[in-house]
Amino acid sequence: MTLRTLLIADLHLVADEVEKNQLFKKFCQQAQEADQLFILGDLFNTWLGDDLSAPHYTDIISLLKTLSNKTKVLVMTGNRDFLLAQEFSRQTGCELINSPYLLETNTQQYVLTHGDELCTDDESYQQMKSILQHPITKFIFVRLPKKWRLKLSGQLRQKSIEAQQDKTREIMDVNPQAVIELMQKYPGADLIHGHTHRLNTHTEKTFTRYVLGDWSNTQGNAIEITDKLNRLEIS
Ligand SMILES: [Mn+2]
Repeated sequence: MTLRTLLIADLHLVADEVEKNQLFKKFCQQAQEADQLFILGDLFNTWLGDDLSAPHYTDIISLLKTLSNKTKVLVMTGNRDFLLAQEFSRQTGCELINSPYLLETNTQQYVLTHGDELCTDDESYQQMKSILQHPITKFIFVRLPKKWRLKLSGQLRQKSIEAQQDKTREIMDVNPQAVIELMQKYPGADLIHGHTHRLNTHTEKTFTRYVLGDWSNTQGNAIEITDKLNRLEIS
């Protein structure tokens, strides 16, 4: 039996951005026909802990809940929503998965990852990530008062925007060597990731690298895998 798998990433949903949320709703209705959906990070533009952020996204949570009744939904966190945790999983019926994740179909293997860990040229980003996403930091952060978390995340976001202005396009893309090193661990597999917002398909010597794009309010994109891989436009 051939499974039908869908993959998306980088929707960067915001609670009051009604248009994009509508587009995601439409996609979720279509996704009910699939066997499984992988969300490869940054579904949400910010997530400051399940207790703080889930109440802002009740519409999205109920969409995911409805969908996960019919379709298996697997969620990998991105750099914006790395605090998605057990309560989110409980409320939505989505399964949280670690990166990298090996997806095996009848015909091919795919390594799935958000993609930011491959952007090794961006040293300051990687340094920041190793601090922010450290289990101890996460443990402490989600226990801080909500007001502090909001304030801290606002300050961090501002710093990140300022830092990005000084970086070239190349620095913020994946590093070819980092990609090769990852793929050497999975001979014969192809790679699917998001994060860079540079929708493209790169044919390398021993594998193909499929990059998912981000979503605008009116247009999204997905990858569909059955016996072969297709790109889908969502509008
Ligand atoms: Mn990202």
